[in-house]
Amino acid sequence: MKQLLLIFFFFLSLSVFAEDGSRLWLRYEPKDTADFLIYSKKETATYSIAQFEIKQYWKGKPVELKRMNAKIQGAPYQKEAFNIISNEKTIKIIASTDIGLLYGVYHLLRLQETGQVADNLNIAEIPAYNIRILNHWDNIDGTIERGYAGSSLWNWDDLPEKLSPRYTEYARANASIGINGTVLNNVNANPKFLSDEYLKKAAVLANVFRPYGIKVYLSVNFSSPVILGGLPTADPLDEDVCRWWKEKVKEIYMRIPDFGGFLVKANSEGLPGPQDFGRTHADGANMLAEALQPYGGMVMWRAFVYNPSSPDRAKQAYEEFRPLDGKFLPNVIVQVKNGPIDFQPREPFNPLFGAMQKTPLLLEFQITQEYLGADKQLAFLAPLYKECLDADTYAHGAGSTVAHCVKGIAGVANTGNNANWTGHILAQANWYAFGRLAWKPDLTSEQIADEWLKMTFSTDTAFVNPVKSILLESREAVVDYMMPLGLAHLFAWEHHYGPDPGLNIPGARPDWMPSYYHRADSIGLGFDRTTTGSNTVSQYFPPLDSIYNHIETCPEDLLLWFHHVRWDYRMKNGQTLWENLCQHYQRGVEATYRFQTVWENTQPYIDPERWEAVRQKLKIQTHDAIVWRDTCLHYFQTFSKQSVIP
Ligand code: GCW
Repeated sequence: MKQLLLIFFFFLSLSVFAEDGSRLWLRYEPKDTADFLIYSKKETATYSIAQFEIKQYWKGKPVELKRMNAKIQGAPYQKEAFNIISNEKTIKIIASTDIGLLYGVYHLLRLQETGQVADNLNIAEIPAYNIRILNHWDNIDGTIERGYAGSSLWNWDDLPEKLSPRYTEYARANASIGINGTVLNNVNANPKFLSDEYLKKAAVLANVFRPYGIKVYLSVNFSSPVILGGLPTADPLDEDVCRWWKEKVKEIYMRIPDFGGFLVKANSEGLPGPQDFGRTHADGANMLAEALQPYGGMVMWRAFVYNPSSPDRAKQAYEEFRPLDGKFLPNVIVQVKNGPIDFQPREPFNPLFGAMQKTPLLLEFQITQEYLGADKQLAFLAPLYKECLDADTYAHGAGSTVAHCVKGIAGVANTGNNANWTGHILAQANWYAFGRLAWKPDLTSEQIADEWLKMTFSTDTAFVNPVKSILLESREAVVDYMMPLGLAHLFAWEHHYGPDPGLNIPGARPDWMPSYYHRADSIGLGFDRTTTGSNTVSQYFPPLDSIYNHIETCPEDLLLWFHHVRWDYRMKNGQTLWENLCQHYQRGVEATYRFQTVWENTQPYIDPERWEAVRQKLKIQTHDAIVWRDTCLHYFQTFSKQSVIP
């Protein structure tokens, strides 16, 4: 392993890079006098990486890496925490583990790259969560569900024999922002991933990721005992089924001793699950948890459930999971999407946050832009993540933010085998933002944008400031030209890119049709989720239930999520709903023109390749934003019977 790492870094330091975006935010320049690392036998691979990164890229005063069982801010050192302390002569990075040291090293390099190295550093960093994990929706055939950056990074056919250098680059990029886990395969899981053939492949990836502090997890199909094991049932209370899972787990840990655990999508969108046998989600999760418990593994059980018979999809996860609170074993964590429907450009937070008080929850964000313009549109997602993390659930009175109610954060990855990793170069910022917020949710979107731009492009303020402003504006612009004022799911069938608010496929699931969500009619627009409608508002703690319930107090950016509003309803600015709707769509389109203008002016500051690549994408964005505006307004006009206001 160490030799492999050595070779990797050797090439890293020699190569002349094409400006294709492949270097991400890791653009440290080697020192002129790069001293080469000598490995001593006692060093772990992680320690060697930490040492190497400093020797190669750190340009300040001498750095000492100190492993110490000391205390940080009065508390015993948490495994991944670190201190950075400097005096006139040296800088000490102190941690109780090697991975803590490595995180400290990346932090110090970040300070260097962003021009924040002060003379007297005194930094204490403890991650807010122990679980900071990527979910890859990668399939066995190399495709990625909702992936827009090429094929899977994992070359299953070449594994376990052949290793792509990208595996190490991936691990390094994640470690540099504190991500410490990865689920390799799609939640719509092929049982074959649990076969010996594929476990060998996964084990090799785990070996590459381990020195970077990244644990491997797998998504599992609940029917695996039937499909893979040939059993007649997958009933979680059946003894043979339990035995099958226990054997399987034992086999996994023989191959991957620090395996993280399972991610499960069950009884969701047609996938099998415990309910097929009259059992509950808790029965299913606990059966797997028992098998994993002796090895320290955990089950991440998803709460993404809905079925077409329910009058309101937004209510269902809460209705199914809330009664199970307290029924899960300690090594089960319930994974909840940020909003109650499905990663829309704007949703209120999922009411399960705060409501499951005896069950640890894992917050799931989407980094890949399934509903926010795929690889074609700029949507910097830190503001979306922050909106959810900072939302007050009022579960224990004011101040019970979502960030406080969860034990970890998962993100559906936006990576693929494109040279630039994420399709749109500016979408690298979303991977970066996810990692930084999973480590430290109280960072601001602005801080994150600032860091990322300086590390990825240039520290020149003439570049950073205007581009930062368009990054920060971009998610709201997407909301404006796609689904303003709390609208949701106006997408065309299946691809979730363009608009089709009038879509109607006879016989298809009603809850997969836009009209299910927008409810436009001659009176008005929006889904009535008040106490006199579907009553979803009462899933929120007071005073939010009442704030959302009343049209006068409901925040306007969620108005049509909670209310069916008359076309002539007077909004806070004195204009009607229809007028406001037109203004939002128009405003969104105008923002995209501004993105283009700002970007045009950045040409002198960055390399022509990346400049041109982003430029092309921004042109597409304006074009497609216009399509969104025109399609939606012309469709809604057939109900409002009013003319579109330019
Ligand atoms: O958003 C929907 C997606 C599906 C996805 C599902 C889920 C992996 O359209 O592609 O399946 O959510 O989160 O399970």
